[in-house]
Amino acid sequence: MYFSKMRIDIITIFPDFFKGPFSHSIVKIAQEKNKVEINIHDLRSHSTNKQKSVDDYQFGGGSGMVMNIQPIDDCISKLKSERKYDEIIYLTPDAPTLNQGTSNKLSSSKNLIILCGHYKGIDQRIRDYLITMEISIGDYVLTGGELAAAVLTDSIIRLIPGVISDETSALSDSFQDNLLSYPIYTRPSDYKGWEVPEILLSGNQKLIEQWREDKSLERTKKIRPDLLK
Ligand code: 6GU
Repeated sequence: MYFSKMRIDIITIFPDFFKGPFSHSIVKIAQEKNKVEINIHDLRSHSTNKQKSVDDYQFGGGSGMVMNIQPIDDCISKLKSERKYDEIIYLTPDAPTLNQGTSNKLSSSKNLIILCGHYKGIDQRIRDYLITMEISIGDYVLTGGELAAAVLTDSIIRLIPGVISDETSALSDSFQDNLLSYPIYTRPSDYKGWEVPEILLSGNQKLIEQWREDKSLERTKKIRPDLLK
């Protein structure tokens, strides 16, 4: 099967933020293998006013600044004029929560835009007229969308075919089948009397598979019963 390179455009007011998360491990390797190209866009450079500001006070009053339409519209419009995008994603806590199914779907995209929000949020009209998908990464509040963008991007990139060389490795991850992973062990088999379950040393692959299935189910029931519904 042939897969062309995925392109991800991230729009942010903190472009340097991503230097760390995108230059290690699988995300780094995926870029080196030409499986993905990540482009970071500094929102401030798209602001047309003298101060290069990107936010303003809220109509109707209330605390917290709101990100302006103009720089975001200009940045997104420029990108859209260059290629067709599968989704234009806005990261915000008031959105459906990210799960493995969403990451799976997004991993077959050709081009994605990810917009990182800040301050109180963005002008609603951006969401109404420009954004095609909204994602939260969980029920807690982050200072900005950048950390969420790094999380989303990582979860997508590791699913692009050919990125993880041992393809079964991504498939056996927790959540891939709505089950948590089973416990894993490596040498030594006995560390200060902390022993590895004997069955894993038995060499009986069939029994080992059964044990792993049982443990996955047991862990899921105990820790995340909501996944079994
Ligand atoms: Cl996507 N953004 C922010 N600021 N906070 C969050 C989030 C996103 N997801 C969970 N909390």
